[in-house]
Amino acid sequence: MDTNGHNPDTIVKSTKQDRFQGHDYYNLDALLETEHLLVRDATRAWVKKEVSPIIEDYANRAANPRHLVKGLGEIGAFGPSLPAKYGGGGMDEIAYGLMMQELERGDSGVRSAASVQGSLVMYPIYKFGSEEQRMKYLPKLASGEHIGCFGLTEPNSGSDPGSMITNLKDDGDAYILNGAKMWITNSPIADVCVVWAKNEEGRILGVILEKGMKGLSAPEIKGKWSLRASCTGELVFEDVRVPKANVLPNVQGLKGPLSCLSKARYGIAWGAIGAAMDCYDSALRYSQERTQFGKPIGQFQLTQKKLAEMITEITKAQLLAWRLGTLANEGKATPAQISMAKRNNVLMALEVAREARQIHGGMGITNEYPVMRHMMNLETVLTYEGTHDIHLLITGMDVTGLNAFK
Ligand code: TGC
Ligand code: FAD
Repeated sequence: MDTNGHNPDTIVKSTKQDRFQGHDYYNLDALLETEHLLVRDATRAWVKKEVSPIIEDYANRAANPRHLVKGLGEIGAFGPSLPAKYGGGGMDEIAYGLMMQELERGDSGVRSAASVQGSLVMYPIYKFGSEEQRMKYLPKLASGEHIGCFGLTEPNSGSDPGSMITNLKDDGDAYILNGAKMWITNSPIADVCVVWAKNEEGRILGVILEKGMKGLSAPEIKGKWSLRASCTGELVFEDVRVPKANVLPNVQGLKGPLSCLSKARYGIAWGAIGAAMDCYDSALRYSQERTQFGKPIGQFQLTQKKLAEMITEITKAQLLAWRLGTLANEGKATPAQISMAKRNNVLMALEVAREARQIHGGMGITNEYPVMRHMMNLETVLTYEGTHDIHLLITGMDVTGLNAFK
């Protein structure tokens, strides 16, 4: 039984063929290397086979397609840019971005699972963990044998994570953890949790928790109209005894979790393009097949305006992501540049989804088409990993040198 009491064996598989094809108006494929194209096409084929036939059913039931985790591990979606020694794929940042694009073309929740596992759980263990921690946790997370979650947000600390109250008290060879995290992707099903908490000096440390630790619970958050095929929960810590060996030794302060966010936000900047392309693709086909007043609706100027603007915005977002990817490969992408791309591309995708919904008329509100699901998902994507307005203020701070947060 899944968390809603349904038998997961009774999945309603769609018989509708996924006719998606990528859109590349400026021949950006010419800028990609053969490896990028192979990764992109392999991920696209996996999504067509594994995600498209089942995603509407799972989203409809607000159930989590947990069985996809193993497949995500097999295609290398967890930590694609980490070294092979730890189970990663050793890919570059553009290959990672293209993978996120294709996963989010399937569903933002599927991309979320990959973002959290790879960028928010594996990356901090790789970057800030000891060699023992890396060898203990990374291979199982990379293969999908274990599921991870990342706990930063709290009920009273969302955009301002520095105000967190979750705390660690020294107790000899361990810390005692108390507090709570909120809105945590995959927490109810996680085997491993990377949690950020303040020590007695008020410094933020990262700790690794394991499922089953006494005092750790992870109730599910229900009633979401967005990311319905993704599992979200709380993390509650009641005197959890965390061995000091589980502290990430190589970072202190907010820059620890924020540098993980930079990695995940980068992936979202690409991912959102996937959701937008799927909406555009569906709307373009619908406009050619649907006839009113004796002609295809795509022949009306107002429909053409919508489609022309959609592909223009998608193309601009693709260029932004590609350039950001080349900077990231050179180690030169700044957090503020990543914020700009996340903010621009997610709003672009949401606006494309809204226009695509109109082109589909009444059919656009049904799960016959992917558009409304993407639109609802993108409302979350606009908010998590830093809200739309927080990213605007990060850009504002970068260009003016003046800090609106303090
Ligand atoms: P501030 O004083 O500016 O910075 C503190 C320290 O952090 C450094 N830093 C960064 N380092 C790496 N990458 C970044 N993006 C960084 N941004 C800042 C900074 O240099 C400083 O370092 P140091 O050495 O001087 O200590 O911090 P602040 O308290 O003023 O906050 C700034 C603000 C508002 C921009 C930041 O806190 C923020 O980004 N807020 C948004 C919170 C957020 O994004 N939460 C996301 C939670 S996780 C999530 O949503 C996962 S969804 C997953 C899914 O399902 O896909
Ligand atoms: P708030 O911070 O309370 O913001 C509310 C509004 O106030 C927003 O519009 C915001 O832009 C605005 N605002 C706040 N401060 C300012 C300011 N200084 N100036 C102008 N406007 C401001 N978190 C995790 O740690 N791990 C996860 O895995 C995770 N997964 C998530 C999954 C889902 C489905 C969702 C919805 C959220 C998830 N989050 C996760 C939490 C997410 O990162 C937060 O929701 C987000 O950072 C915003 O925090 P908040 O919801 O508390 O909103």
